[in-house]
Amino acid sequence: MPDTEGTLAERLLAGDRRALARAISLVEDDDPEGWALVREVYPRTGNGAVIGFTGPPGVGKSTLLAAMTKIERARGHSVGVLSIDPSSPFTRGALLGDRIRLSDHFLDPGVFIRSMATRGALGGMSEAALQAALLMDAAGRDVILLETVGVGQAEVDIIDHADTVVLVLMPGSGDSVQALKAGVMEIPDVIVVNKADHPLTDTMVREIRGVLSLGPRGDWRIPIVQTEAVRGEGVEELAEKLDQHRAFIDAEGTLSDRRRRNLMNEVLAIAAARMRRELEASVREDPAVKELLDRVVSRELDPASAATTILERSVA
Ligand SMILES: Nc1nc2c(ncn2[C@@H]2O[C@H](COP(=O)(O)OP(=O)(O)OP(=O)(O)O)[C@@H](O)[C@H]2O)c(=O)[nH]1
Ligand SMILES: [Mg+2]
Repeated sequence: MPDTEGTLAERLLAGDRRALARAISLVEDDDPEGWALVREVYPRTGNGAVIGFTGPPGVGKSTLLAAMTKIERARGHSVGVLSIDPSSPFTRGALLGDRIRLSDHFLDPGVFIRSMATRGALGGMSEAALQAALLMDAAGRDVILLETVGVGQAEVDIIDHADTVVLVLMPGSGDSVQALKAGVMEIPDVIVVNKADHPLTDTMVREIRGVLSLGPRGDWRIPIVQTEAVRGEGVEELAEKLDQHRAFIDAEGTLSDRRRRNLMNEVLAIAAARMRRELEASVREDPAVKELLDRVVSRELDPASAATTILERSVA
């Protein structure tokens, strides 16, 4: 059995798919061995191009990912696909659909597909997803495509790990346009209007263009690409825009700035999630904290002062 030679880290770094699958399962299960593995291979990450696709449920993100995978394979690149499934019952059908389309690539050793379910705690989910993306990178995937459902929440998301962020919308998703306008949703690098076979496509593109024209003018002009992912229409153009964005951030030196900012956010997010868990445990277990809360309830102490006291105690 050649795939049992060497340590898991060695096999992973050599690009062994089974080692990669095993490693991701470890981080997903929050196994300390998984964390140790990431620690070990981390210096070998940072080579893959990480492209994040986000957007409301059902707009065609997975279909687009499958189409992009095909293009990247034709270019001779190895691909890792990491799809974060919200475990909402409403998306189950679409999820099955995803599997069927992405299954075109199941037999191709150059494509590694993994989906992770979001499990309750946000911190836990994004931590595991980030680790999984790092493991794909360490395993030598040239391109890493991430998929998350996003409707503009400001929480820390796997998407913060991407070098390029693509927002996928479809005609008629006016809520998303409003979210962009209101600044609830971060301005992405590229916007895709998928399902361009829909009659309201032009209206949608005009609305988005209107919103973008209100925003600050950076050096990068955010392209709006129309695609029909199921037929592969417009996907070549999307690939070109992604290349252009890559070239832009490389030339501007913003790739390293962006990665620095992203990594900072990741470190803070992991630290904040852990701190929150610790604080919650202390609230459950520490009688002094319980007493503090009793005093808040009886109006002797205000909530902010109680929080200050709890923080002082936990830092000490
Ligand atoms: N008409 C049309 N349908 C499309 C197009 N692209 C995708 N679809 C369909 O839209 C549905 C949802 O596609 P998915 O790729 O699963 O969408 P998603 O954004 O990944 O969905 P979630 O992961 O559930 O958020 C599927 O039935 C696709 O076949 C398109 O260009 N035109
Ligand atoms: Mg999907």
